[in-house]
Amino acid sequence: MEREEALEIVKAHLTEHRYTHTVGVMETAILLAKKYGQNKEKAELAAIFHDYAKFRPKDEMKAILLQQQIAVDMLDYGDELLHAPCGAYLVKQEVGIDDEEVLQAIESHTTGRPNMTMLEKIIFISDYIEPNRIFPGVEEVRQVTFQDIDEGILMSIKNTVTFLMKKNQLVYPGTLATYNEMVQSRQNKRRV
Ligand code: DGI
Ligand code: FE
Ligand code: FE
Repeated sequence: MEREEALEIVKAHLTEHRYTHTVGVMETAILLAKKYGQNKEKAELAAIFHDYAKFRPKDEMKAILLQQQIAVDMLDYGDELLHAPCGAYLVKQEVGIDDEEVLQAIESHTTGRPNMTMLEKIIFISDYIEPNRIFPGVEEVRQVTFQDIDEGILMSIKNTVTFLMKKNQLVYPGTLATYNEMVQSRQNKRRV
C-alpha cells in the first residue's frame, strides 16, 4: 500500500492532533529503519496504522478482545492499553493488512514484549520520541535511541513506569516483562 493511501485511510479514524503524531511516528520510524538496517516500507506501514484503534469505543474494544481471545490479560490494566492489540486486529480485518511483522509491531507498540523484533522496537520507541512529543527527558531519549535503540527503550520504559506509579496507576505486568527481558539481554551481551 502506498503511503498516501495509508495516510488517507488512517486520517479518517484520528483527530487532527493524533494524525500529526502519527506522521511524526512515521518519519521517526523511517529514520530508525535506515539507521538499523530494517525494511523502510514495513516501518512506514506499521507507524501509520499504530494508533488506528485509538478512538474506538472502549466497550467495542473490550468485546473484540474477549471474542477473539486476544490480549485478555490487558483488560484488568486500564483502557489505554486496548487500542494496541485491537488496532492490530482491526487493520487486518478492515484495511486488509496481513503482514504479520507489521501487525505484531502494532500489537506491541504500547507495552512492548519480551524478545521484540527490530521492527517492533522501532515502532515502540518512535511512538515515544517522535518530534511532536514534548516532555521532560524526551530529548535525551531521542539522542540515546540513535546511538543504542535498546538503551533508548529501557529509558522510555523506566519513565513510563515511574509516571504511572507517581499517579498510583496500575502497571501492566507485560511492560515489566519487556523491561526485565531487555535488562537480561543487555547483561548477557556484556558478558560475552
Ligand atoms: O497511543 P499513544 O498515546 O501514542 O501512546 P501509547 O500507545 O504508548 O499509550 C500511552 C498510554 O498507555 C499512556 O496513557 C500510558 C499507558 N500505558 C503505557 N504503559 C502502560 C500503560 N498503562 C498501564 N496501565 N500499564 C502500562 O504498563
Ligand atoms: Fe498508541
Ligand atoms: Fe502513538
